[in-house]
Amino acid sequence: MTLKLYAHPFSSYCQKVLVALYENGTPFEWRKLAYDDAEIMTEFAALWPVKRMPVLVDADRTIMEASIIIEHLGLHHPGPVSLLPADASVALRVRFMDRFFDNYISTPQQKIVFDALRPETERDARGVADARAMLDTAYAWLDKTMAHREWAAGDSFSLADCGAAPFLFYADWTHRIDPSFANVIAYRQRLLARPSFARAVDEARPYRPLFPLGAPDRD
Ligand SMILES: N[C@@H](CCC(=O)N[C@@H](CS)C(=O)NCC(=O)O)C(=O)O
Repeated sequence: MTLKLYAHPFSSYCQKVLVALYENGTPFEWRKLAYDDAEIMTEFAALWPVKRMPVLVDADRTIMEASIIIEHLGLHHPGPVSLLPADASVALRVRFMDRFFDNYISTPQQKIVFDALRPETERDARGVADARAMLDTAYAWLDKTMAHREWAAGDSFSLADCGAAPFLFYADWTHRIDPSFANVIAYRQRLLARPSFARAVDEARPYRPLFPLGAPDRD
């Protein structure tokens, strides 16, 4: 039975799952979401009324939330690359770093981008300033944390790196990582060089004009 992924190539949370799929060469069918395609959007809303992508359909199961989808893939469609260590306490470190990237890199990054999509009269200047401050705090903490690590949770590429890749990619476009955070910048470069993420970035290239703050001419 084919896995079906409801997703868009330019979405960071969808790229998080694409990295996991590409790491293991897991076959799946694209169900590409497009706001002007009423049929697919109705199908998607019926699966997940919250309407946040990605969503994975695996036979009679519908799985939401990128981290849970990646854990589901590891349990039911394992490949050569294990993204969650078998050792429970090492796995806990991976899950913590995964939460860090979702909550303190992606959430403030999305806040800034979603705010830019609002009409000017409905913008939230205070919320955006708080989001920028959170990104600065998160970059500073991550810079110290990555000083002696190759990947987010240590020596092995994991679930945490699947999210870190797109989130740091877009966070830097949204709120530039200060050059003094050399460990974060080097980690972001390692992620960009990882073939699974490089493929996701290439597939999303045609959509760069959609980035509301203007995509920079790099990466
Ligand atoms: N907590 C969700 C977040 C997913 C999410 O924020 N997806 C964004 C795209 S990156 C989305 O669906 N945006 C559509 C919208 O806001 O209407 C997860 O981990 O999968």
